[in-house]
Amino acid sequence: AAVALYLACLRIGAVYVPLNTAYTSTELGFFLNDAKPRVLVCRPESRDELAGVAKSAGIPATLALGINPGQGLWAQTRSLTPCSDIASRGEDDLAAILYTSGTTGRSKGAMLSHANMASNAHSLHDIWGFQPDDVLLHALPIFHIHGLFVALHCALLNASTVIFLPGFKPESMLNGLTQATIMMGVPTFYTRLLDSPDFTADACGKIRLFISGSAPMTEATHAAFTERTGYTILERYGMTEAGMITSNPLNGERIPGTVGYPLPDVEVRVTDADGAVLPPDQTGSIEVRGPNIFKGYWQLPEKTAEEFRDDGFFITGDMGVLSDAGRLSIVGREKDLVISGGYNVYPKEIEICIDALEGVRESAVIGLPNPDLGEAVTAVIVADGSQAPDEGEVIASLEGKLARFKQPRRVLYIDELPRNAMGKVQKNVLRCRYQDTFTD
Ligand code: MCA
Ligand code: AMP
Repeated sequence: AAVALYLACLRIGAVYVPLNTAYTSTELGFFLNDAKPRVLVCRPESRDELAGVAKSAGIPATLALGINPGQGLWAQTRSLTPCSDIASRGEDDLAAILYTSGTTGRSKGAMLSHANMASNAHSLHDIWGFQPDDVLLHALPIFHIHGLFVALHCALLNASTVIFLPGFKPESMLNGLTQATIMMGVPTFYTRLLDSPDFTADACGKIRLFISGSAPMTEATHAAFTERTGYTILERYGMTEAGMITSNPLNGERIPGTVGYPLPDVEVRVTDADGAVLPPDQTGSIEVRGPNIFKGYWQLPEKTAEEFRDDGFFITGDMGVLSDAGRLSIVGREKDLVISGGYNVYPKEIEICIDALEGVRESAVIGLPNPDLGEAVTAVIVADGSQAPDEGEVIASLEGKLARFKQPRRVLYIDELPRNAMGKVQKNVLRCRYQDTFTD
């Protein structure tokens, strides 16, 4: 039903703004106030609560997307006359706004045009060699680029069958693998599959391509996957503002630890701190230009300007290095971002909540290596001299304020946060000091 709603929005020329279903009402209030949609569509069971949130944000209509009779939109469509008109929209007209944080700060709406989405869809469909009989195994959420655009656009363009699971469960994935030819997932999907003894070469059935992205996949996971199944995962790289940027080749060497070559018509360069373009093999800031790049942040022209160079290159906030042959490797992030199980978590948002607690002088939220989630959200707290809240109290205080996936998995205590000469907290020092927290 949500996919039909998305396609209907494109068809009538509305701008689609998908939001994570795990958000609390407080978090949703922010997005509704910022995006000011004309209509909010939600699950039937959330309708009463969210209608109040929407009303406070000045949004007149809250509709439920129920699949059962009497539950809402999807059920009602059966009694409506089909509308065959397609609204006329130009290439640069907006198709969707997806929220992300950019390189810093609060969530910003990335405005994506019809041309942005079409260019990415056609490129991916082409470079990943979609064929008439491909069947996609899909267990990703459909409120982010990966599940909604990368996976579904390829399948829709190809008129493919999709085995569409409501979420990742190893048993249903193993079942789906017996019929699928392509699977897409975040690295956690692959580490969780490897945790299952039933996941063997035979379990991969007719699969021709395993694709991973949204977060770095470790070379150890790549190697374990190949050893267990004989397949080499194809890793690609993208972000909300750009859709997909690079991909390892379908035919050609897929090198673990690299994210491959720029998509057709996409340019990637690596620059130094002053914005000068670096030669191959030197690490710097990854910048991108092409038909996939978004139109700017919703109602934030200054922020948009800050993240673009004069010649149109977008500054991704990722650090990388290009080989002589143009193959990209990501070596880190300039932006203060934690990626937990493929979900982006912005430390500032959590730090603000923790700093407000009685007994806390200040806090720093970091991502630490975690075998399941890639990075696990961790809070490091400095007490203010009085009784600081313990780990359980800190986590409990975030209930209802922040979605569960943003809540710290561990809370650690330190006398003082390490700072550089400019007074900026050195999160790299904290990450190094506590690196074994989840792996020991
Ligand atoms: C759920 N929880 C999480 C996460 N997901 N905690 C931390 N990180 C997460 N990613 C919470 C649940 O609310 C639950 O809380 C508890 O953790 C355990 O849930 P579990 O059953 O283990 O989790 P799950 O429901 O199985 O979900 C894990 C997941 C899921 C399958 C990895 O997070 C997922 O599908 N991630 C994919 C995200 C994605 O599509 N990202 C693409 C963004 P409690 O037990 O307390 O209730 S697009 C993007 O990044 C760019 C453009 C790109 O390149 O693709
Ligand atoms: P988002 O803000 O959700 O669009 O997430 C985009 C970010 O995810 C990128 O800027 C990267 O930091 C990260 N990312 C996506 N794919 C990969 C990958 N294959 N390897 C490393 N990082 C990735």
